[in-house]
Amino acid sequence: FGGLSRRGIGTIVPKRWRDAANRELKGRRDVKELWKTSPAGVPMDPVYSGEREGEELPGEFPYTRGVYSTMYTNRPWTIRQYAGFATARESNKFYKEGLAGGVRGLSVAFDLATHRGYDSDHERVTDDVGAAGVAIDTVEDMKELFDGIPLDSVSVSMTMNGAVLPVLAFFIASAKEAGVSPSSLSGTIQNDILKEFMVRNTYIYPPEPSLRIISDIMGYCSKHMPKFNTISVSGYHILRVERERTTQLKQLYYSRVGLQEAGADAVTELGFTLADGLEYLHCAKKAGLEIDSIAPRCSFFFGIGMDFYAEVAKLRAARRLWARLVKENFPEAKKTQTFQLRTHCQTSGYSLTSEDPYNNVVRTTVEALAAVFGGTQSLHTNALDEAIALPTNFSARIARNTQLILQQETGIPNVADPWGGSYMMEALTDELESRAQVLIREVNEFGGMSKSIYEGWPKRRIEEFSARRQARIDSGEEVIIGVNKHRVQDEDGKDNSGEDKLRSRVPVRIVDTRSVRSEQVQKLKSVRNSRNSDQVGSALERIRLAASGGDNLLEACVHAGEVRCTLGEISSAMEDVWGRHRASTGLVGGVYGQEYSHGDEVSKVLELTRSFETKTGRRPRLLVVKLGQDGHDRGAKIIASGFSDLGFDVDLGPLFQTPAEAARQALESDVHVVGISSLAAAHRTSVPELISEVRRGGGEDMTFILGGVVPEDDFAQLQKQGVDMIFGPGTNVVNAAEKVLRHLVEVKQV
Ligand code: 3CP
Repeated sequence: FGGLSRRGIGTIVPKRWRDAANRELKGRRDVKELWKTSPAGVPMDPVYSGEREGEELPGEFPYTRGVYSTMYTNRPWTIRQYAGFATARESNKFYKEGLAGGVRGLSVAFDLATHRGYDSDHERVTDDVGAAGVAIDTVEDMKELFDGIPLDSVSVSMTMNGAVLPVLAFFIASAKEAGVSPSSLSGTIQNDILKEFMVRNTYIYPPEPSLRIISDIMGYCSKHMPKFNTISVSGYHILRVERERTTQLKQLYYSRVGLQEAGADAVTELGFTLADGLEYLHCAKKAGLEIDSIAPRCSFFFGIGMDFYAEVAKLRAARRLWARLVKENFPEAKKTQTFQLRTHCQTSGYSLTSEDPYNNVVRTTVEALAAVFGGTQSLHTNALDEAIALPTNFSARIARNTQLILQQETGIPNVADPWGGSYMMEALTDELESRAQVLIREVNEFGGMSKSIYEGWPKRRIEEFSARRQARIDSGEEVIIGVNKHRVQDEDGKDNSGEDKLRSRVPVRIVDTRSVRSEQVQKLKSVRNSRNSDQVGSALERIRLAASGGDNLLEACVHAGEVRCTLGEISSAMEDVWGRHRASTGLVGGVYGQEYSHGDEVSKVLELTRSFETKTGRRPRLLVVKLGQDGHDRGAKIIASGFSDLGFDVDLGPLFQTPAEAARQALESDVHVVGISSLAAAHRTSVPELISEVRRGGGEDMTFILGGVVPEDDFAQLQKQGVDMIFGPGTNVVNAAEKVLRHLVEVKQV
């Protein structure tokens, strides 16, 4: 073997690595097959080391260099593209096309009605059905979603947190009906409720019962579904809080999140995510579960941005820190897998721009490289149009081919942890680890992550950073090509990238939510008509009893799914016992104004607001609203705090308002302007509804501005229906405020 272990370029593969690799290969391959040549024929070892006594190798505690010894040399990362829209039938077709095109695992996006536990026929979700993900109401929908897909060999990840019980229950029940037993199901359920309270807002119940749900899922799966990952502790949303559905939907106006200093945002993501992970393990332990039975199926999810070196180091630091934290917090832990941080990654949606959108392919490639160099287990690469709408078949193909090219054309998977031993990378890894440790210590001193979240400081910290970062982008200190530098110009040298033609040249996928909803309503009717109502009644009663204590909730929900209780019925049964959680709508003030470096522009706007006040006797008043089930409020909050710093009197509506409720608030507060933040594609129907409610109630002169993910094709229609201004991602807050003021004075003649 000696000849193979040394290639004559000063490296040596230690025998202990070879032994570990052999164990991982389980006799399925000869270890020699892991020695490969680069695409140009240069021989390469599967791992490189510094030939130092006691040095860490891939697959060794604390796993800085990867959780597996062989890493991609034996099995490349899973290409797992997050997708789902409209009906189960249409999503199923999209999944099959993806699998045929090289995707290796599925990742399901659910619509917001499903997330929040409402059936498609519920009155609060008229505009959300099928918009930002697939609509699932019953086991019948779930069966259709995976029709013809072998669930015993394709792993399925489901991004679900609020309605996690009915969704997982439907998945189990539909697999059983397709002849696949729970024990052969592999995949992941996101099930990370703490970050919902911190950033994403698709919770249903208050924090305490929400945490109980997680322990029940862990308990059930450790018994019946040993191959299934029961949680995906997600930093992605902490780092990129603004993205709605996710890959497709970007920020209201533009709400990019991060910390002030370069690299520091990775620290926040790391610190809060690992602290969340520890909290879940402590909760499960308190519920009587053993650490070695649950931690091995606890997985993670990180966002990967453009800060290339720091992002590679972040994943290396995450693994090392997690292994050490678990050891420290759970001295009874023994199993190797208990200490191993396995993670999915997604390239950053927040780095995508709707201006000059083909640049996004380059950004996604660089971020995918960082994820892979960092040793991710599974990866989603964003489609180039995801800052504008849902991926089309064309953009989805480029996104998955980005990964296929990295796997099959570059030779990158030939080596485990290729950055190991780089002075810079090792130093960065240490730096990120120690900074995240400081944050975790802060959380601990506060009494843990749940307590910190209840008190609201992690959320405030993220919001504050978000506003700061936006100010830095607006003032050009942080460069985004095509947005605040090197914007596209037309032949006359005129700026052509704002509300630009290029944007509309990218074809977008439009979901006709009204027709999806009517199809779902029909399906619900036929399920309700054909089931046994006594069975339904007693299954729901069993859930209520389990929610009050006692039985495992997932077990009760699987039974309810089998007898065809709907997602909404199962969710309401628990709501009967626990109630629905309502969040407060506090605002961070003074941050944007402080950070925005072009004081003259700010002074100009402040001057305008002052003269508005002198003329009219009151300050310009703005109500910022979110309609429907789209809970991504960071953009709305940035606009609210930015405008407030610029002299506006700002009200922020509660989350999840119906158009009628928002209209009532606007009329009662007698505002000059209503600003609607829409990230989940519901603007086509809910915005005109809001405007006509306001007009009917006597608010003829009110101004309406819309921001978020709004395809340019919709602009003309929305303007005809009464929207005065539309701001896409990338708008500068100060300029937007000035435009609104001028509109009030010059057009509305307030
Ligand atoms: C892997 N295996 C190996 C090796 N590599 N065996 C030997 N040698 C190797 N080198 C084995 C593993 O042990 C495992 O087997 C199997 O191969 C699969 O590998 P894996 O590493 O577990 O990979 P995967 O199944 O893809 O699972 C990856 C994790 C999972 C663990 C991260 O949780 C996951 O897929 N997460 C995805 C989450 C996701 O899609 N999230 C989408 C969020 P065994 O299982 O037998 O051990 S999208 C949200 C967007 C924003 C929003 O929310 O709005």
